[in-house]
Amino acid sequence: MNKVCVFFPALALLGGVVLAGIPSDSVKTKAPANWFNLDPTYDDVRGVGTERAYRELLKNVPSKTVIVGIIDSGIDINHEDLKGKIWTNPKEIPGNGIDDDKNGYIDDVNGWDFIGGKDGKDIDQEQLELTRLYVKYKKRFEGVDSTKLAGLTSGDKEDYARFEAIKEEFEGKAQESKMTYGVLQQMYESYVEADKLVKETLKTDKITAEDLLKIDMGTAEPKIKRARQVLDRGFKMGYDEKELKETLEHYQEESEFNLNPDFTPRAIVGDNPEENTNRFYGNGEVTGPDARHGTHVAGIIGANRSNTLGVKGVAENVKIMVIRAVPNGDERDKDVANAIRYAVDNGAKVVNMSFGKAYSPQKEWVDEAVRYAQSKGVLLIHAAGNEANNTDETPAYPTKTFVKDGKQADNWISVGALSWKKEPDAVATFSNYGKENVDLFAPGVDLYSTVPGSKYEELSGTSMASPVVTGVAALLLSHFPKLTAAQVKKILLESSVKMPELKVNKPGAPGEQVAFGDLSVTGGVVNAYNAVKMAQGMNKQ
Ligand SMILES: [Ca+2]
Ligand SMILES: [Ca+2]
Ligand SMILES: [Ca+2]
Ligand SMILES: [Ca+2]
Repeated sequence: MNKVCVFFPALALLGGVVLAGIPSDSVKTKAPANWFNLDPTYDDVRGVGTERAYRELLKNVPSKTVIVGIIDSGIDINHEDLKGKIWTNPKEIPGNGIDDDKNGYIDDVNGWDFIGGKDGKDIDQEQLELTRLYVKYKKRFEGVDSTKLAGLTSGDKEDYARFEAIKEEFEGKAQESKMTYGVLQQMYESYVEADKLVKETLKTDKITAEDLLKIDMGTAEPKIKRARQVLDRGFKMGYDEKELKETLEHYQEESEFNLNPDFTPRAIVGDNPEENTNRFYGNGEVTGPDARHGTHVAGIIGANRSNTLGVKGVAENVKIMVIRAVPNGDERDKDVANAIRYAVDNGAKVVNMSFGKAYSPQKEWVDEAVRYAQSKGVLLIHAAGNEANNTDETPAYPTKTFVKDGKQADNWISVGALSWKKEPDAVATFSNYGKENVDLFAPGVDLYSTVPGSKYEELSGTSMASPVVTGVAALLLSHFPKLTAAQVKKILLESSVKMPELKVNKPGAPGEQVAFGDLSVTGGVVNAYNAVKMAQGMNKQ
């Protein structure tokens, strides 16, 4: 699934129109400004109480700077609202081609990029892990058929069975993607055509929903009537040509890159991704070709709270370490593992991980890095994923459970996405959940935050919920630096606002309701005010 953010609202349209009519709750209304920082008791929206914590508990209280690692697609380090918030490696002299601080990485001034090459080139698109597995197995079992199967060892037979399952899934997915692309393309074309036709008819450059009423459904030509219907539907769904086009591009990229068995961008890095013996690869330029996702995440955590620009991040006193490891496509276990180690070794106290995927063939590499972070007291915050799945049954990797011994990391928090809407729509329709594997929920629908070029945008996803929790963890650590990672986790979970009985629509099951308490370990929503209160009680200043 890669970066777990929902970029494609037109998908809802596709589901709505093709499958089930227009769902009423997909009609866009506006989220309250700064909602994720508001307070559930005073502001009538389920934010995390950041403003209240600062106002009532932390006014003029000194704090320490906390380094926050963000493993993501890259970050626009020059964004106006992130000025002064980006970490700089104190002993590294920029651009001299020398590893001045001798940490193994040359000119790592703001962090590191694990999906780039020495020559400065960067990976943008990647295959899905499913595609990589398909290619790997296919190579191994090329030419094996039922006559040769008998001669295989039992281990090989097991792998062959796995290959067949992977093959079926891969081929199904590739076909589905192609089909969706076809349907969307048709929809896009009819939308563009309708738009053009209505503009010509009404002699205007811009159409509003009211303008459409000027078209008389009784007397207008059939093709004009059809055009009005197409646009009417578009207005009701709140989408526009740009959004539809982006969605179309997404599916094009899927077949061209993510689901293309012949696409091999790793040569840019020049390593052997099947081996993890050398973790010093990549380049020092951390923005990369597509920093939209990472920049949005960064703003939620640490955008300047005291200027008048853009947005207010959750944590006031942070420096963001930029670690690039997530392409458009599935991130590699190797890069995730080395990104975690980089963050730990260079001073991050909490790391945000807004990414995930369905397969993790080298999970033990990630597990070792998670154990390493655990041994150094570094907290890892992970987005639960956007497939509307129960992750107790269908994991979204990485997970807190170690392959080797089944033990669980105690420095790991998995976060589901909450909406600003009232029950029964309180949980994001796309959010993964799990009584054992999702720890708590946080705001993740329509969050307004920073995007490249000193711009701002509303995005949704557990990708947005995870950094809210990362922000609260950083806020806590900056005021209570003696807290250990396990203590921060304990405080965040215990102080979360519990709503065990609240009835909400179950993600992925339209019409089915479930108790909010059954969707996560705590049945709670993270809360900064409660967390600070609890930490004050523990006397850990
Ligand atoms: Ca260095
Ligand atoms: Ca240097
Ligand atoms: Ca780069
Ligand atoms: Ca700001």
